[in-house]
Amino acid sequence: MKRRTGVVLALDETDPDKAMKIVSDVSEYIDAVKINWPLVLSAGPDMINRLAEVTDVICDFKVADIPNTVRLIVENCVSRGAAAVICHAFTGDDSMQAAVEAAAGKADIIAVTEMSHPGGTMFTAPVAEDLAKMGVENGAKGFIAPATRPDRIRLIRSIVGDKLILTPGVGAQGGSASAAIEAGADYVIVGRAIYGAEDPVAVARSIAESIKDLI
Ligand code: NUP
Repeated sequence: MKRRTGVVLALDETDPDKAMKIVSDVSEYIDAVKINWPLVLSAGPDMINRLAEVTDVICDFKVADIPNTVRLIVENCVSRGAAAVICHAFTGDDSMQAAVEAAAGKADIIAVTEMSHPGGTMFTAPVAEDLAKMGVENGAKGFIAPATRPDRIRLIRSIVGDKLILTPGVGAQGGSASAAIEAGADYVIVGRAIYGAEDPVAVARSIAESIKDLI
């Protein structure tokens, strides 16, 4: 992934044609598209291949399983052209190693630390530092940290050094793109605020402009 705008579009629009149109409309203002279960379940996994023809694709399947299952999922994503796959870190070092090995240098593995929603403070926040450390030690290239709590991005940054930090929670969940980047994130992940807007292009442009001088 090459950072140009610092914006990743979370494409949870479930109508595949609408989803492709939004990507093409906002392409100037985004660096990548993050695809999650809602779109894959409605459009099928070939949607990864379709998107990969036009942009970098991050598969946000929050893979959380034993090493063999992790390997099978990551290999499939990579074979479809994914640039990165998001995996949970709480499954432990052997599952993280399996993900990194399966990506085989062709894609990056991004590890979830603390989740952005309120419930993320219950179980992920107390172990976020350990999850980040384990991810670094086992080859994760990037980390998910919450834009809803910029102080936690700062903390994760102090652990992961120069690895990537991608931060969801901007817009619909209440986080601010500029505060998240100022706290140390490399990319903001934005979904509903863009794809659910009356004018997705205007919103994508304004988010990209709000962080232009900070990245
Ligand atoms: O902690 C996380 N929070 C989060 O919102 C980890 C995630 N991967 N996400 C995802 O980011 C979430 O599943 C959704 O696809 C996107 C945020 O979308 P929105 O709240 O901007 O609409």
